[in-house]
Amino acid sequence: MRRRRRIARPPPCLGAHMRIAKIFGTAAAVAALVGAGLAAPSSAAPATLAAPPQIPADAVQVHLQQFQSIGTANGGNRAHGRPGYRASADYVKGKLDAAGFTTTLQSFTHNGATGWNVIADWPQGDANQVVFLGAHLDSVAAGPGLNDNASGSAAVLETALTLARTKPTVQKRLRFGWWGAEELGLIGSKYYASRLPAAERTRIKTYLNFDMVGAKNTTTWGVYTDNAALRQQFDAHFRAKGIPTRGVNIAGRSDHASFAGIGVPVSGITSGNDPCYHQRCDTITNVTAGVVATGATAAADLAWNLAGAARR
Ligand code: DPN
Ligand code: ZN
Repeated sequence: MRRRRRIARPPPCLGAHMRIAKIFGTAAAVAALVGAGLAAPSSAAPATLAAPPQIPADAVQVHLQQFQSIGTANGGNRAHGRPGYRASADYVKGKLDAAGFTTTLQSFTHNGATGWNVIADWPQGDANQVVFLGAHLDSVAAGPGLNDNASGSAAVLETALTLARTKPTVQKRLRFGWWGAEELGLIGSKYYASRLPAAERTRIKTYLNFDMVGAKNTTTWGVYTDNAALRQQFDAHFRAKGIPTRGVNIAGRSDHASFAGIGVPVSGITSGNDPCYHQRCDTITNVTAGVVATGATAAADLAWNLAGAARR
């Protein structure tokens, strides 16, 4: 039976999907692929590419509030070597463990203090093709770092939890990372990258970074210019929502640089200007959950598409 054989084929080419999506919009692209018999299901039932989720503001607000409370309870910061950092790592890991992720707390030493990266793998999809989303979890010592970078931490966390809740089938492995001691020179992410065996490095096909994604005054989003194809995907996502973007070159100032340094294609996004950058006033009143949710929704859109997410 010709039709069944076609349905049993391997997953659609994402490049083709993105090209079609660019011209017709995502829904039309999905319909086109399904109509062409290219959206291959794992069962006999016709499958469609999973519509990427819309992440709600109230879901990220819960995480932001938690990071604020952790800062408040720990001397006003969540910095490397301070108890607020470990409490932040425990919160993130606890949520991921409960959701069914395979998590690792990777410890390292810097300035005589122990730091941790939290790594979470969704146990599905081809482990030889990893799509990685990350954010630094530490603040500076001056304040609790709600925009820099509880915002990115919350966006990546809620994206991961949404994956676990919605459980699309995925062709590639989705991995999430929360980095320690970024503020002291990308220490955690550099440690992670440097400890990867050479074979594992080449398995990481994409790294997307989320650093400062909650600024209140956000009207346009910054998209990292490191990789043209990834930048175009972020641009297309925002354009479809009528949100303007601008290219930004963060260079060596955040954790994507640790992955670019080992040859991984990288990108990321950042929100508008932060009047409380690295200051004590970078508290919960310095961020807007709706902005973080917009960033998280963009993260999920790229993650689902890059990993070939399909409905069960
Ligand atoms: N968030 C800044 C830091 O960790 O110090 C780096 C950064 C600057 C990220 C500008 C995005 C935009
Ligand atoms: Zn930052």
